[in-house]
Amino acid sequence: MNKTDCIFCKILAGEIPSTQVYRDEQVTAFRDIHPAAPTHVLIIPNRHISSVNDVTEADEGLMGHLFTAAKQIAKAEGIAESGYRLIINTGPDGGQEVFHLHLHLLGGQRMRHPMG
Ligand code: DGP
Repeated sequence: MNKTDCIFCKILAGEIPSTQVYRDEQVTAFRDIHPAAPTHVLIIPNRHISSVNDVTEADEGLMGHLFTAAKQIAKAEGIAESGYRLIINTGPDGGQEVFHLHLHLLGGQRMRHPMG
């Protein structure tokens, strides 16, 4: 998938509506359309990167910024202390459906451990 077909690039451009909760020069966060938890926010780089497979050393600062944004959003959502889960799905076996790298921020309920 290229940038022009990308749903999340269209959300960034305002061509598809979303409930935005955070934006700065590098990243944007909005609520997931199919929430899997009471708080389910997607945090994405403003520049199209398809998946973790396309991250380069030049993106290391941006990747770190996704996490500092996640921390701030968790605090603003009131789940910093109760806890939350951060997930990045990569590729078909990783369950990635939208090929614009995104960090899922999930919280507001106790989640089962993913490793059983
Ligand atoms: P993943 O499986 O990791 O690629 O997750 C993609 C997520 O994106 C999935 O939880 C649903 C969400 N999603 C897909 N399309 C839209 C949309 O148009 N708007 C919003 N807000 N979320 C979307």
